[in-house]
Amino acid sequence: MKYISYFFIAIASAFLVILLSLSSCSPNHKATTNQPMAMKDQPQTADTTVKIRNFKFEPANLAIAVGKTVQFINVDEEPHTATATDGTFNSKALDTNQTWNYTATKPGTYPYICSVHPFMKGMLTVTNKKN
Ligand SMILES: [Cu+2]
Repeated sequence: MKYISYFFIAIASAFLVILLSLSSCSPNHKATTNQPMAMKDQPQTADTTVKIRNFKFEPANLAIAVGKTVQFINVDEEPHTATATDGTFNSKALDTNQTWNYTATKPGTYPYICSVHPFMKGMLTVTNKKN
């Protein structure tokens, strides 16, 4: 009988210790997950990439959120540009493996071409969503 009660006390105290450590841990978890949120808006890193290959934009249709950055990279031997038909952005000629970043500032749909090869067409959609 004595052994059983000791056993129960041991179990109960172990349970209490677990409960206490769990409850004291949860506010700490919140604090640590809040920190990366505050440091989220890091500038100059591309969020997504458009490859210019075989006289095509890949992907030809891309949607990004306002504030996000798309990087164009030309992997062709020919020079290419990413030039919005309404003049919103213009990469100028990109040589082989040259990159150019564009950070979206205004929601809308922006058809673009390569000004060297105007048959090359792409579409950049800028959304309000925070993707
Ligand atoms: Cu081109």
